[in-house]
Amino acid sequence: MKNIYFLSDAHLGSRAIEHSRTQERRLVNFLDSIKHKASAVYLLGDMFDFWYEFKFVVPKGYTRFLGKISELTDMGVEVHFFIGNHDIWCLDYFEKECGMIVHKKPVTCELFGKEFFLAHGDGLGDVDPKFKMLRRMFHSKTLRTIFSCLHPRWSMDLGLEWAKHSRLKREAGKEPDYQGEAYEPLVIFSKKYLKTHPNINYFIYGHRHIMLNLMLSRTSSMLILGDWINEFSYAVFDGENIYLEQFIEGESLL
Ligand SMILES: [Mn+2]
Repeated sequence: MKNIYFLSDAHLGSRAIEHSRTQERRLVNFLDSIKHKASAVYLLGDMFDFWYEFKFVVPKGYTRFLGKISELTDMGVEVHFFIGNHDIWCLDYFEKECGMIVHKKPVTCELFGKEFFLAHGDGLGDVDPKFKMLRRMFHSKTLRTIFSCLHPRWSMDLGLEWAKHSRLKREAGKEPDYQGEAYEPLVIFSKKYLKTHPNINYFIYGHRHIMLNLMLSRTSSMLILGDWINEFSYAVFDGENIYLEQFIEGESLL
């Protein structure tokens, strides 16, 4: 039996990350190292810091990453791409060119006999009205149509600057530490969701850039995947157990 891998939040192309080439290379090496062991790879959002696709044009860069993804899908590895809150604006390029399966909403699915709830995690349990408003704007079709009419010289620059700014306004350019069970929106959301969906065995999220593996009940746990900026972390499910790991080149075994 092969493994299923989960990772998120590489924020490729970020103007706020100095080691972006190293970061992409490490991600590509990771994907290469698992390609024969993987039956599926789930990218749970924010793989790009700002992805905006036009009808005939895609953003510059990311060729190593997209090339490696295409190699995996050509081999028959299923690659699932969840939009995050930084790469909402994809059309059909990832599906048609790279063979990925794109998800724009949380997914509940059965993998090797276990029930999974998969989502990037933005907008779940979060009550911050500012973020909610921004999220609604970013998902608006009308605003998207207007934005697409701008010349990419301006719109891409605007997008990349916005993403950079949203990272740098945080202390040390990092997301806050784990807030504890009572305050972490994704924990609150999962506990509530589990009450009406007690069959879920694993909740898996990105978005928060923290590594968390928390048991919710005898049969259910939730994971937050960390990131591919500082943690280089991923979850791997072997059909029996799920592990939260960090990729260290030349050392990672699972
Ligand atoms: Mn996010």
